[in-house]
Amino acid sequence: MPAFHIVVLNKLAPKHLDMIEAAAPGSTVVSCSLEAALPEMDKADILLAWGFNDIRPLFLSSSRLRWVHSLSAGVEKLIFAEMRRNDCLLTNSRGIHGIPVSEHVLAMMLAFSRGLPTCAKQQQAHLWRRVPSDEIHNKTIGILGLGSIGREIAKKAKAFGMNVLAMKREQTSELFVDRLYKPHELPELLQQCDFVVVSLPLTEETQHLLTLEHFRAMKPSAYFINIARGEVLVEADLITALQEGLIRGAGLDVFAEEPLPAASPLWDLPNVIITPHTAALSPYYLDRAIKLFADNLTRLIHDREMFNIVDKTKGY
Ligand code: OXD
Repeated sequence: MPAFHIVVLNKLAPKHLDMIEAAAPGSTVVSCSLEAALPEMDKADILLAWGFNDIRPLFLSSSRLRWVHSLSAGVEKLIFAEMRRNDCLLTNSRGIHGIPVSEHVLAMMLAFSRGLPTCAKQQQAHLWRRVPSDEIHNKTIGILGLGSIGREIAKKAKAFGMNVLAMKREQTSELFVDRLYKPHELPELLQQCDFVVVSLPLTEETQHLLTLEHFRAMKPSAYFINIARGEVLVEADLITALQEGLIRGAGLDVFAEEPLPAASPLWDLPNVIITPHTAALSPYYLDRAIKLFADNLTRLIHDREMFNIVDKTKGY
């Protein structure tokens, strides 16, 4: 059985090292920071990195790298020109985010609906004042992008009694979606939603997909939630939409620039919930990510079809 030199840009617990050792006995696993990885690259066969890591210098100094696995779902920073041209395999961690991200989306919808951001501010001021409270039951959610995350959001939204609409390129039969819309029908979908949730990958096609005209198409009472990537929309247009009351509020986990600059108006807009790109995080993240990688390593060794191979042209 082949043994590999595997460089991981994250600290791994002994249980994770054991999972890799069980898949490829005798392999060497170096778990280190991006800076410490450079001297390892002439020996590395496999690199595990986060989607936000700038791995280009590592990639260029490697001589035998055959596989880069992204611990994230998003890989937009990992597909640079040399990677695109090279036949190095690129895989990602799509499929493991559904539970935490859908819980994050539900938390944001419920927080808006129950007035929790206002209650939290009032609590700081020791202020007892009733706030308007609504229900998400019977409300309409529009999910843009129906991959594994979008589907899990649809399932939970249905369990809360919501009317579930979704935008998807292919027309598939979906258990938890009441109606599917094609991308060209987006304005029609947006007009009906009380909550619009973006769960699309960032690609050339989806970059800056949502602009002022889309926010104008939404109801003034609608909430916009983005757990995908900041660049899927024109952020300045979202700020205008919030400032002009075109929509009621936004729950944002991702931004055009991260960390969100201190000067961004988003910080101070009322009815905006900001989370620092944590929607996918949970204590179980690395357990799931390393299991997926170890399963794929077994598949590589046994020459079986691998999971989650990224199409470098499509970008996901
Ligand atoms: C990811 C993310 O891409 O958490 O994995 O944003």
